[in-house]
Amino acid sequence: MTPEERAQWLRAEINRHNYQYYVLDEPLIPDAEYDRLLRELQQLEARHPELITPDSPTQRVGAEPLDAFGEVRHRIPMLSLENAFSEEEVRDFDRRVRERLGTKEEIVYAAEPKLDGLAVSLRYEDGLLVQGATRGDGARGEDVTQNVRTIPSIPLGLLGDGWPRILEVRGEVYMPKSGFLALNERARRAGEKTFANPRNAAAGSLRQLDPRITAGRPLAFFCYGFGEVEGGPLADTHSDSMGRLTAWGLRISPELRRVKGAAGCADYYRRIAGRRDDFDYDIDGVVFKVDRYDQQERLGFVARAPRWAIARKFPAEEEITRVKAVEFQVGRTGAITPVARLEPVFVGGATVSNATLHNMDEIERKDVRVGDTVYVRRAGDVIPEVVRVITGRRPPDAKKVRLPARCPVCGAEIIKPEGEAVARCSGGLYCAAQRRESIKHFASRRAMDIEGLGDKLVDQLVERGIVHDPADLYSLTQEQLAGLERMGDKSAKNLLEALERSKKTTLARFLYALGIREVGEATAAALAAHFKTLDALKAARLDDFIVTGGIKGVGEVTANALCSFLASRPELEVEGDFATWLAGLKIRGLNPEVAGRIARAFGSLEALRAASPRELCHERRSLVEGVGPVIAEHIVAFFHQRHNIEVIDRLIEAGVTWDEEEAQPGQRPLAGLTFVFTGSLSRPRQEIKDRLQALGARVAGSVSKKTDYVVAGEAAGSKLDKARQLGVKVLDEAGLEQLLSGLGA
Ligand code: 5U1
Repeated sequence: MTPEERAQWLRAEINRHNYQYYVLDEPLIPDAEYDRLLRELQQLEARHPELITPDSPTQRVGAEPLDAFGEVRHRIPMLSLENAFSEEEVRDFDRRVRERLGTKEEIVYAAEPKLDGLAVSLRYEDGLLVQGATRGDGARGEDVTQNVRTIPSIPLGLLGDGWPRILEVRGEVYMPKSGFLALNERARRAGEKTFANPRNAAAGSLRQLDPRITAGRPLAFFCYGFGEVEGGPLADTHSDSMGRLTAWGLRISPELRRVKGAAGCADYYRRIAGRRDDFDYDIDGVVFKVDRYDQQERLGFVARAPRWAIARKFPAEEEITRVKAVEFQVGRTGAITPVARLEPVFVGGATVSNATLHNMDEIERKDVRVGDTVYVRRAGDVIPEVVRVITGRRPPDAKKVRLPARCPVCGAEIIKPEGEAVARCSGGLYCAAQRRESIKHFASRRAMDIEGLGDKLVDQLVERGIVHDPADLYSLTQEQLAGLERMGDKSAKNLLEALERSKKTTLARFLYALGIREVGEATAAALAAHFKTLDALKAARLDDFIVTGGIKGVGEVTANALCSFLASRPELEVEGDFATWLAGLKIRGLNPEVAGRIARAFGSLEALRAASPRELCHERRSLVEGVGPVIAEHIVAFFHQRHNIEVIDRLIEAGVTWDEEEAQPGQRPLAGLTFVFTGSLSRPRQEIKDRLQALGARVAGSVSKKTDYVVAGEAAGSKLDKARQLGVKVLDEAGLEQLLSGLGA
């Protein structure tokens, strides 16, 4: 093979693997193999510069930094989209489309997610990428050719054949969420400025005058439409035209679908919204386009937006409102949480009038004052929070927030230990708020699951002094209940039955229900599995949770250095005091204090010589998964409080029971395995999660090398891709069932 032939072969091979990786998401070779091909081409081109072509994969970064971006006039304007914020608005759009087209037939739409990135136009001439431009004002944008050339998913030359001589594609440059997190983490470690979100990061990265900076940023691209195309459209419909792009190495959304009518649009919106967090990119809605070009043409445009397309946006997750007051709530463990009372505002699909401020440190960090105008965020099911203050709109009488000295509920002193973010009411179970919250927690679905014992009812029971602690619940009578507001005879009877049912539980649930500080469900399950009986846990001391070994202050380096030093010098003898002699050896980390501890522990050089580095090295190992020294202290302290023991005894007297057998490790066959869900499953995720957790599995939100199984439902997203990349085992629901039935579960 001549060098020219080899270079040609390498280029074709590298482009083929780019295509497999970026367009099809099906890499054929490991990254290291790909790097070898690229390196070989680089070396070949360095020896034979005459062989370099503009679309060579080595030519992604090469240009010098610019002083300013040039201007690009878009030959076909880059349009914007009309927005819809409800199903009804999409129905109206669909009706208008049908009226204009004079048809009663269902319209076919091309539907895809709307990426939250930057619109860009790419121009290919004779198959070569000649220009990349931002949208700008739609008519003129900035020339970012050198920067888009650095984006790996943008081909420098089109693959295959059959492409038009001039092909302009439009789409979105974005930063994957995973890349954004890694980029910010790097910036944080280097003490540099971080980006607020992936969109800002993508914009900041693409608009760099030095393409080498852009090249270092994890950007990606999806096509969603066309600009100039010589010879006219590539097919009769938008979706078919898009389909042709992939063969040429251009990436389109894997979620692109044809849907029928407004009902099809609504269904598509729901499915994508439900999977929003599964995608490795931010989306802010979905886009529907009339699929047939002849229909698009008849519909035309209004101002800068086509009449044949609409974006159904997700409800805004951030809105602006005013802080009317800041109040302090007392939680189950006495934690004091500042809550902002807000002018009601519609955000994330609901009206929000309260938002958490987390703790005093957060208030100070964000400098939130009463009277301030703030951004409030409500995303998914997460509790609304105050994100930041618009200081420019601060009124002169805005008031600073101060932590009260006393609990607003019981008047006990509020304590905020030095260095801790959380302040706590010191009233313990004398504080009605703590009692109320701990009873609500005890009754909650994932704890004792007392059906019908809602928050309002608990409030009444505590306020009227009928219930002081969880054990009181089991001596409630029909008469006591019937006297409460909104409680008829039937509801009272139902509640008593629910209380009776709740008595049969599991040790894990019972431990969780007790509300021990920092003992969540997973820790409660681990405690139940480890100690097996409540009595064993009650009797446990700190060293039943944590093993401590070696000498405090001795790390691995010091332990190894000391042992190998002594081994290499068998002739050495102690002169004078053992500790002083040890410190005098000048071994790293062996200061007089540590030397003193070693000397006291071993007593003689002979004994020390016989020790292994492991015996010296200080270690603290948890015996129960998730229970470190702090949680262990909380647990021990909890079972040392007389009041708690009394409540537990009364609960057991009242008939609360569990089968201690079920806490046996043999019943936790999935212990140590991590599962991740993706896509839509036939049953609620929580239900499957409960089942797996009960068998000892961990259920995580994202895929990593530590994931053992990814359970993929219909229309699985990027987590499935990641699983495949990492070689993680993928199960569909039937596969999961098979796995579980194999365990006899
Ligand atoms: N996915 C997608 N995003 N997006 C943005 N499609 C899409 N189409 C657009 C825009 C501005 O405009 C076309 C309707 C021309």
